[in-house]
Amino acid sequence: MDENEKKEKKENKEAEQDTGVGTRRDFLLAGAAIGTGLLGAGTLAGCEKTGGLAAPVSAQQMQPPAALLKADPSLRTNVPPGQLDPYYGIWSGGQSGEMRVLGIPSCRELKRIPVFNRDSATGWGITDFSKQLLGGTQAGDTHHGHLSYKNGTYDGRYAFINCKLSGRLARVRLDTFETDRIVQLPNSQGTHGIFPQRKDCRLVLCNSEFRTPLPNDGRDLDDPKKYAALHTAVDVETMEVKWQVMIEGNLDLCATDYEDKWSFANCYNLEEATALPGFLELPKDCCYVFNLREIEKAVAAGQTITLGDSKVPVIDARGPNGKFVLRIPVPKNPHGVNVDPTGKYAVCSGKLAPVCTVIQIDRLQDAFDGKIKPEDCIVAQPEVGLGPLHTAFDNRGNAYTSIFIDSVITKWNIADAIKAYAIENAKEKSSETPPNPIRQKLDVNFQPGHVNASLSETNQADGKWLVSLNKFSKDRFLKVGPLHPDNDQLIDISGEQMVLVHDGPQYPEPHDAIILPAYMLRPTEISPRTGGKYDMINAWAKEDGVNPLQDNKVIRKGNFVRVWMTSVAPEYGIKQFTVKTGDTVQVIQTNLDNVEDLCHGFSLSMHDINMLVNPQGSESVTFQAGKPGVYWYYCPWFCHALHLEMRGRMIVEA
Ligand code: RUQ
Ligand code: CUA
Repeated sequence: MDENEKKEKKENKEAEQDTGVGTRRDFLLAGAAIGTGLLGAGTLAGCEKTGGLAAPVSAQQMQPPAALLKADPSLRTNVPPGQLDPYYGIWSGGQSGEMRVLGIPSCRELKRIPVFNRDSATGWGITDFSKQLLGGTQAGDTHHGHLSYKNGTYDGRYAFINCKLSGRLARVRLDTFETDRIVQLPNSQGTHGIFPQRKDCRLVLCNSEFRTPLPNDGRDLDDPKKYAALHTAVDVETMEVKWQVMIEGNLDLCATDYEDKWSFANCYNLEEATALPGFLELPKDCCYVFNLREIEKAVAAGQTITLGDSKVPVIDARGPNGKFVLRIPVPKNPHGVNVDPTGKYAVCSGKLAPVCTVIQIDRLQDAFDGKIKPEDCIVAQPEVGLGPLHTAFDNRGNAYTSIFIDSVITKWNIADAIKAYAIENAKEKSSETPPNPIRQKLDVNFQPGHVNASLSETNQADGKWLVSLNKFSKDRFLKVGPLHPDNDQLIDISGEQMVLVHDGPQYPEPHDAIILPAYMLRPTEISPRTGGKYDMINAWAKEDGVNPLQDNKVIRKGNFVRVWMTSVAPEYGIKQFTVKTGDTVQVIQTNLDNVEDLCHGFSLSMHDINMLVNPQGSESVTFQAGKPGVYWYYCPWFCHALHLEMRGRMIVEA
């Protein structure tokens, strides 16, 4: 055993000890020993070899010799079997309505977190708690996932993600990687860009992309002056909607500064058209800058209105610039807006113009105060290619913009772009030649939407990995029918030149992704039994005088039957219960196993019920008992050598 191996062994031991939770491997081995001859010795031997806890692989361990890496750049993504990736990737899932977790650089998919969708594996959209959050919906469209911050970097507590389809914002806990809140934003359609504040992180700002008549009750259909979009603030802790600002143009992407002073929203349709193709007439739209302090002052002073049935305070900031909103002209139908890791610049991408517009953030106050014109906040406008959409950053002053039509990522230098702009726009013509800010254009395959880099959205950007989320893979993968996978390409940006290292097929359609070092997240191994779901279950337990972590009881109240059922591998605490046809039955199942990844669940034949119950967790589901007969319920998660035998009977009487 060499030194490294010894060290790793020791760390693993310590990691196991301080959680106080056994590993699933220990458990399976022990279970199999009791579990008679059901598992062959071969299976166990395989188990032993691959189990155990590995430490994240160090860059050094990962790196094959330099010459090999040069010959085959894909080796840079190599994370050997049994080793952990050094980075997490948090991916949105687009029209799948979910969020995904990847290991970077291997690009191995680790988890799908159901958010706005129904998920048969975990029972999301089937369990009582998830149904309550979803309010009857089954479809979603997630675009932008961002994490909670403290002092400019991730604090590892929450992820937030939008639902463009139904105007919602969700929060995912990062200890359990589970959705814990969903909030409906009033009067908003097409909720698109979202961004949490980055310093104290009290608020998440959300843009509604679709202008609608407000109030939207069928009265005004075609009067553009009755239309507006909303910039909405949601409280990070309570997930309450705090206030909204009404604005004239469609709000697209969103970004915040690093001081909690401003939020930014790119706007297209300054034309205020109510229908296409009116959106495309003006050569310039704008970047809206919201003055959060002035807005919060006015909200506190009650200088607000309300819209429709909603009680949320609203400020009407349509029309000319005032103390709440500044409009910085940006060509044409801009899309992404991104703030660089130094917090000095906001970069707007032109989409229908081949440029990025760089706004210097410390000039904004003067523009609000009328000391300079809004356009004087612009300090650079490099030509980056046809169809610029989004921009990511490294820690060396470079920006990386995804160029949709050209199918490239353009790397450009911010300082050079600013210098060139100053020379080109100087009142006195200068003899100095403007520097060329463009460093490289890398072909991607094909048509990139978002681009993002490791820690690019924080003040700790590290310039290591970049991902280009391409909308089309065309001929890069085996064909799988008319719909092809998207292609998420991983690019090494640690050197002078960007190097493509991996093609990653993705189920449609991740819009955005962030990459952060693995140490920033601290997932739990067992259910922490806190949060909205447990508030609900604990209240029922109190009502029934039951301890969910111990009791097995069937309680009938009229036509309502509640079944409190524990599980310990490989047995349910209740192996048979009886109900009547048409009863409303609620099964609350608690997993008493205290072993990492030792999950049970509850699948009920012929009743469309399937759910996951985490170690030490509870889950509940409510359904109508079907026709008289015997219905087997069983455990869907492989938990023991006798997993297959883990089942019971629901007897339905006439
Ligand atoms: S979007 S391809 Cu929904 Cu962020 Cu730009
Ligand atoms: Cu419990 Cu399988």
